[in-house]
Amino acid sequence: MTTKQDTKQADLQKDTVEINSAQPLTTDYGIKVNNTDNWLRAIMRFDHERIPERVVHARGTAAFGTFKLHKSLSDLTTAGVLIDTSRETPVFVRFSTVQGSKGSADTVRDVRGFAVKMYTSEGNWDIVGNNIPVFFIQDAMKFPDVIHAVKPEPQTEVPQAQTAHNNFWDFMYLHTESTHMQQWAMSDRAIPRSFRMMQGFGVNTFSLVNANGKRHFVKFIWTPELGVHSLVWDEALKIGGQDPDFHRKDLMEAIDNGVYPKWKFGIQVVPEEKQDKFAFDILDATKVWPEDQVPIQYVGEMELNRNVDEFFTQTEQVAFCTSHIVPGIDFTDDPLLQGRNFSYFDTQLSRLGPNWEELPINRPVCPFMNMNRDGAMRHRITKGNVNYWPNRFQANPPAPLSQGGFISYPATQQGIKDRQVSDKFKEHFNQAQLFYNSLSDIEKLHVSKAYSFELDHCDDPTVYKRMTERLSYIDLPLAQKVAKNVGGDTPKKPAKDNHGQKAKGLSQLEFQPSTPTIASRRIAILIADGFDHSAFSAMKDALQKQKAFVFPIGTHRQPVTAETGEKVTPAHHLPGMRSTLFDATFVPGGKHIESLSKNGIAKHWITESFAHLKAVGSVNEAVDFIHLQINLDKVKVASIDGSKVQDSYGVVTAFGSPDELMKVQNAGESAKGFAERFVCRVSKHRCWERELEGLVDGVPA
Ligand code: HDD
Repeated sequence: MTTKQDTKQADLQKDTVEINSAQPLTTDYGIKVNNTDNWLRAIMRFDHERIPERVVHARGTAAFGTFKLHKSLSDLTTAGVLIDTSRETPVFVRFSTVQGSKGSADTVRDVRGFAVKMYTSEGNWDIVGNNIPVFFIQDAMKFPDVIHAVKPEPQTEVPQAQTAHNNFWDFMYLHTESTHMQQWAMSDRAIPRSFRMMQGFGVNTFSLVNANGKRHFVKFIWTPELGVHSLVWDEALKIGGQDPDFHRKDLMEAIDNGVYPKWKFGIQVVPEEKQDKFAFDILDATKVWPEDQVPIQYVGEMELNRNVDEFFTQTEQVAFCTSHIVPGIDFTDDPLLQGRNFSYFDTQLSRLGPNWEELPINRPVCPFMNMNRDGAMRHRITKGNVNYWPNRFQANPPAPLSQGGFISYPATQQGIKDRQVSDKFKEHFNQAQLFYNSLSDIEKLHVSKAYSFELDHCDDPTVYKRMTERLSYIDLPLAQKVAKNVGGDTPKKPAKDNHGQKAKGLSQLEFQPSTPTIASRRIAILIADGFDHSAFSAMKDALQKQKAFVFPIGTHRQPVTAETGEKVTPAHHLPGMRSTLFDATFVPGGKHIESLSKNGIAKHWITESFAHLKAVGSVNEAVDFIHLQINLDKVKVASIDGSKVQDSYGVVTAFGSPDELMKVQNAGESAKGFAERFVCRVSKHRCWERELEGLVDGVPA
């Protein structure tokens, strides 16, 4: 039942003030300022505007939203947020990269953070996860080493926001438990198209405890409604320079335009008595629980629907802690989690100070009261004459379990306490093989290219030679391909036989939207004076009806004039944008092709879109223009049966009147009309065949 205590998103806006008002300017202590040009005081305040950035995950962006549960988990837990299906729990979610500093680019190859703060009626619950379900290390003790190795090298502070350097790969070779996650980091998962198109994983094993005191082990998973999609590497590299805020802006744009990103919330559950029944240890964060062995049950949904009001006070000051759990949820002996429970709280003390939990973005929105006092920057005023328990007034008493008090699960402990690692923890390659084997051909190709790029940037032969040898523990052809590219010694036989097994849920291509969609896809329409207005506007309407974000890109931003005299004001002019920032491009016919044919940027736009495997559409006079750039003569041109429309590797072309071309009735595989075929191609995200067949870099898989 919804109770009065239910938390609301509005509760998070309590301290928000509006600067865009006629209220006069004052000092921090309230006196009105009469002159801003000859007043020194502000400088001193300005000098102190910075706080330390996060030691990892410094670069990030965030949004508000809600979590809704569809299926009560009362058989597993007493946590209100996981049993009450009538609630809408407010959430704040911060996405991030790991390696780079606060001002680094969004699209670098890296793991993405996926941290969720749920402001539940029983207190804050943080799931501080990543978009990759495993971690580089098994024990938190090694965190400083892995982070020192991945961060810029100490003597030069180079490179920024990249793993492509000697120290990282030196550590990767010497620290074999990293091998599994390393495979994920070299896969397309590490270059997401959007934060809205990636999964989130709690990674660590937590537990759920029900009303009878029974414990189950659990993992938490977020799966995006839009499917899991990635950039291609060359595009990611270029966007890093062309629009370093690409992911930030992408999230804001979707929310501002009402296409709210959504994720299904899933759990994997292992009953306590089955914990030893797996080939891996369920408390080892370098291992997944393969879905075939532990299925995911989807039980809820999260939507992000409000952008932040101010970056610093919300996105920068938000502080997550794995130790923030609510009654009904508990930790486990997962050694990575145990260390994290210490580290996050500790880090907030140095970043934000002892009263960090009082900051508006961090404090709970349910009632809270305790005996904590003082410390720098305390701002809550607690009235009353006791600050200790027990006290003569019985003020602020601890709550027993029956009143919602938190108790730790009374776990049975046996055996010897020692600094040793179990045999299952010592096994480091089976799941690395499982992951690689489960990828599709295009994903495997990308893994080999990623390793090749990374190791090519290592100039110490010890590092790249050892690493290519290490790859022969995973897959011999992979190791051979990478050795050839980076100058390692070609291994002749596998260092470890590949077990040949595959598992469900590891290849990201398995995660496609249940109904194909182009919602929130950025589509460019290139125009110059003389374009065909009817084709332009019919296509724009058709795409917008499907909730795509459409951007006319002109040779200039002053209105561009159509053949028939209509004027369109472009969103941008060609030199101001790049094809990399769009998911697909359409070029209408008309006389404007004459000037586009002489425009180097427009021509490059088309060849680059082709190279980045994107859908390209054109009609009438624009068809030849497209074919010339892409040199489709060398590519087979396929007509769709019974239609005048041609679709060659996602280059969709047709001749005819806009009325007949631009209808979208069926955008599925069997689509025969021009616009519906184009929409179908955009909804598939990329045309992988181009790369697999060597049309892009001349090297077939
Ligand atoms: Fe961590 C930040 C995710 C292991 C120590 N971590 C941080 C953030 C995410 C993760 C998403 C950013 C939170 C935000 O947006 O503010 N970290 C993970 C995952 C891990 C993991 C999924 C493995 C399962 N982390 C990990 C270990 C340690 C840390 C083993 C230390 C022993 N992590 C930190 C930190 C950070 C952090 C240093 C930096 C800023 C912060 O905490 O608030 O304490």
